[in-house]
Amino acid sequence: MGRVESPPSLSGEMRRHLLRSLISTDAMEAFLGEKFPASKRFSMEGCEAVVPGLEAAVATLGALGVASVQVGMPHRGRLNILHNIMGKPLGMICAEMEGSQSNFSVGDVKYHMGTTGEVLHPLKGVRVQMTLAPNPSHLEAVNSVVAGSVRALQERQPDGKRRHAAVLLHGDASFAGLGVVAEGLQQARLAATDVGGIIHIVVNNQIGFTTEPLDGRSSIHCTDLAKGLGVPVLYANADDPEAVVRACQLAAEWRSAWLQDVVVNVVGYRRHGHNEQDDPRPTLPMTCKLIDAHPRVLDLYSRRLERLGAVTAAELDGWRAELRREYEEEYAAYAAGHYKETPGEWIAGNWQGAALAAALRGGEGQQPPHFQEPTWLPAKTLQWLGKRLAETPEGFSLHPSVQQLLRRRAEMVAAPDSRVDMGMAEALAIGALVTHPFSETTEGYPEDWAAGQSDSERWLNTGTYGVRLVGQDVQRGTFNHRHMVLHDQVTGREYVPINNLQPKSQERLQVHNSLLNEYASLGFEYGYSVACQGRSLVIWEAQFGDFANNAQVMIDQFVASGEAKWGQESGLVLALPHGFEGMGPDHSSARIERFLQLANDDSDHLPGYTPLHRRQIQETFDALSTGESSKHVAREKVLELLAGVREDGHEAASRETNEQLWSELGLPEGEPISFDRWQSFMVQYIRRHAESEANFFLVNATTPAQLFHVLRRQMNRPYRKPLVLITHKFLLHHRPCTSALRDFTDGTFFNRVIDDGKGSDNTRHLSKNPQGERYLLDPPWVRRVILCSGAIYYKLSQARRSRRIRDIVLVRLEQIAPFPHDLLTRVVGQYENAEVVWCQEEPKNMGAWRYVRPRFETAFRELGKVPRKLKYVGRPTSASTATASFAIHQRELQEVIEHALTPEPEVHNS
Ligand SMILES: Cc1ncc(C[n+]2csc(CCOP(=O)(O)OP(=O)(O)O)c2C)c(N)n1
Repeated sequence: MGRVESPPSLSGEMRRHLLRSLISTDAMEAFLGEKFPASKRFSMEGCEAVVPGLEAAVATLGALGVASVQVGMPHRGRLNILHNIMGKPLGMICAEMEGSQSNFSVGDVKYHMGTTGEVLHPLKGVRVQMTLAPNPSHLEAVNSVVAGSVRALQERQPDGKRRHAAVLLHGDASFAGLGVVAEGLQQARLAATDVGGIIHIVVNNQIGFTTEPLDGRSSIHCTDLAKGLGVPVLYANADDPEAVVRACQLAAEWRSAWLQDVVVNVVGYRRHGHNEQDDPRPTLPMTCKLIDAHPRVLDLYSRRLERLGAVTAAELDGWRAELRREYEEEYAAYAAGHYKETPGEWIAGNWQGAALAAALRGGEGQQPPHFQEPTWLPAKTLQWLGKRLAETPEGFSLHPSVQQLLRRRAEMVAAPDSRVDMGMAEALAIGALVTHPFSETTEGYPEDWAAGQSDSERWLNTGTYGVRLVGQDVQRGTFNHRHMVLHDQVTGREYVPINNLQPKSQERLQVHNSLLNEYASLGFEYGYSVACQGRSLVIWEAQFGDFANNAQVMIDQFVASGEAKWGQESGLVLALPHGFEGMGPDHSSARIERFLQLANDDSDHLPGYTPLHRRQIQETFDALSTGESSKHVAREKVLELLAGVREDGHEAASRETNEQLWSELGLPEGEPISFDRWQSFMVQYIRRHAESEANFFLVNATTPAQLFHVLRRQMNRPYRKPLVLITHKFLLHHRPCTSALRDFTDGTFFNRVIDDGKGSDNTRHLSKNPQGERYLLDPPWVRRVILCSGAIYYKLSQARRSRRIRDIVLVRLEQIAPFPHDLLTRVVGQYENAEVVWCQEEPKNMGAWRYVRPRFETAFRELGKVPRKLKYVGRPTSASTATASFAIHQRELQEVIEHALTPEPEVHNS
């Protein structure tokens, strides 16, 4: 305590550095206010000392061995921190102030943007990599995202907690009011989410928009919540910058010593309204009078240092003049358009440019439109994995039910026709991702892991990935199907078979039961998935899918839109149990409709023909073309563009590969490209790569093999996309829901659509009569196609068999978004004389109906031989997801099945 009550005073040099920092903080706000009087800045004025305070915290962490600091913060003071601590050019901020940084990219507003920079503390002589995470307006939402990203960095090296740290800034009203703050503090010491302590700095300006503390919280201090969790809180007066700096340094020392959270509460005021355009006087007359009469911290501190003789008035004037010069230069650069994204830069960096160049370099552009990522493995490899997954150490005492489960699992891989269930399929997918294909140390290991695979199929198997599976009760599995962590019934000892496949050379599975929470938990996993940069498969599982709406902010603001706004790529899997099983309004629905509403594919146009794509094709042509009367793109322009495209440290496209573009365009040497040619090439190109433009995928996998392939596909693609994976409690233990082992091997892959009785249909063995004849009629005689998705397939299929219906086929839509236009028209198109109905268990205003219908009709209008309509069969619309009565549920289900399998169905408002 002595250090807090009688702290050593700052050195003269430190004081001058602190003063300079306050001058920059103050001058930058004044400059922006002068140049952009009508713009919002959310300035830090009244709590300016937080800027040097944050710098001191980061520098202290650096001096104690931390190499990188991830920072999350809200709007207040953000521009200042971006420039004055992280070195973002002021001209760039000016462009953003005006909103003129780009005519093309979606982007985000200036006070949400992040950046990465090196912080050099001149006095401490340390360098720290500092990253400010981008964030949405939703206050405090970024906290757990930052924590997750730090965790991913920490895991990359030994003693990671001492090498990477997080600092979060908060507003006083937000810290007290938003529950997600408590969620984050509660995560701090858990095995799944411990990041070695976070430094929290609260910018306590004693106001939240227009709301005063008496209306904003029940506790005395805005940070009292932290005390309940045993987190120390340091208070500092914002008018005493030295106290703020010392508190921040002490917080950094605390974090380094104890690897635990700590809070600094910087008590100050807000000089303006909520933003600079917002007049606080009508509601805060008395406070404003006090603030108006109160001197600025810079004046207080410079007078103090002048009195102490640490600085002279002439020096102060000199520093200010120097800053003014720098600012004017930056402003001139901005005014000259230096910070405006050019069309060429946009093409190269954001839209098809990078993918185009990569495609030309790697030959990936030659993929056929229906390219399927190779995710199968040889049977021998799966058998080895299956055997190891069922093994336990000598003397390990299993619970009888778990013993039986493991025994059954071992049998599931015995022969090509053995049937694998969902739990085992998941274990095989994860086991195969974490193990090393070239291990020489593991007994019984198949010599050639990828025997029989082509070169392009093998590349997945040369990689080894971490897997992180987190959610409520995931270790056992809510539905008792997983048992990834085994418990010795005598000693209580835990054993994770997947982490003992090749203990010396494999990657790790982290399987953690999370706290009872969705919002912060999903945020943490999202942050981890972004920062791990494709090194790990990250799965967040909801206990039941409907609870994911507690994390709706994360879904809307990060998962669905993070890439478009901030270029953040995430391969996160959201596993959401879903299923109408008569359990009442809750526990039934993962709200597929909500996710589908967020999908960015166009319902009325195929890729390449959407209004957005048309505009992009036109704009790229305009940007690249020359010529007065007849415009054309010159060869040199395209080559120049591609030469500028660099990817992941690869050399820019070589001239040779650029020549391929030319030949792909079908142009003779030297001939320029007309708009028509450019358009047809780009349409083709966009269609091939349409999936890479999706903001996320939504998959409703109905077979174990599909689950296996889709999980492996997450790691085996040239890009990362979030995956909303609808899972089914009912299918976990439903006997017909098994796949033959051969569906995991021999060239199999994830099927976006499953056709009835065909190779990817796991129930195809049931589609023949005892004489081995195909039970269903040939396509021309099929009267109806029932298009469906999810568990209802099994109910329909069983009812069809028991009624011996031969002229109705069931087509399963397994990847709902992005919509598989191409494949669906091919599959459904075979049944030329059939009507097509969509059958779902969810009420009509829910489920996939509203998403599927227009896309189905667009697909057939554009790609089919004849346009086709889709009719609806399912429950009527409803306010609530499901009935509470099991009897009513059963009756409704029978009605749906009856309608689906009746020749002229009574459709509900088709
Ligand atoms: C979740 C959420 N609710 C409401 C808002 C609207 N809002 C923006 S700033 C603000 C006040 C924040 O007060 P405080 O946390 O004290 O920070 P300050 O602006 O005073 O620095 C509010 C209510 C928001 N951005 N996010």
